[in-house]
Amino acid sequence: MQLFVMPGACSLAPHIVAREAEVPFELLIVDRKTRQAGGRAFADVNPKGYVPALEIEPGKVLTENAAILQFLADSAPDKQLAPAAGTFERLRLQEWLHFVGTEVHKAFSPLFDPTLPADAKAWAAGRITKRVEWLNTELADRPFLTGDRFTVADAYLFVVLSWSKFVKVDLSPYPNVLAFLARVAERPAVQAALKAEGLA
Ligand SMILES: N[C@@H](CCC(=O)N[C@@H](CS)C(=O)NCC(=O)O)C(=O)O
Repeated sequence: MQLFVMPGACSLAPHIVAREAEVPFELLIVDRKTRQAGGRAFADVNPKGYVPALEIEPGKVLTENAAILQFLADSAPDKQLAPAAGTFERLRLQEWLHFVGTEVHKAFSPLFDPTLPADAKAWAAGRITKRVEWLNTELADRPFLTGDRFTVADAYLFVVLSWSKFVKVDLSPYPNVLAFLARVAERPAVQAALKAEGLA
């Protein structure tokens, strides 16, 4: 299995989860300029042009964080990185994955775009802050998004909120969110993934 990533991008989430799951995989870093990875044009792997992409077997490629994260969790059910498919708890996890993907991850994207005007960035930052306020409330009574157990949704949230330090999003008023980030950062799989991407 080959996982295509760009260092520090949202693909760090499935990278962390692949390590949490202890599934055998090869990490392939996509060069941001040449768009090459492992001697191949990344466009041939994922024509959408973005990471993450997981080549499960030659020619069988899965894209989109929410799908890849669940595939990896289901590849190692003993690690309990997601509730079993078909349960209400699994829907709750999917609810969180969609929240992180559409309400948090995609609100960060404009903040990294140097062509966007300051007022557009301020709007995006305001939207993130609103979502972080909600997260701070939710994380007041539990260590992870769905309860006491770390899941793939926590890996995803950890990665996207870690971008706050690079853009104008101040997390300091949100102690429960800061504690969550510190809690996830301590995990050996997270440290190993950061190191492998040259970010530790
Ligand atoms: N809908 C996709 C979005 C993935 C995405 O936004 N990937 C970004 C990095 S976080 C990317 O590869 N952008 C292209 C680039 O940086 O060149 C998903 O949820 O997986």
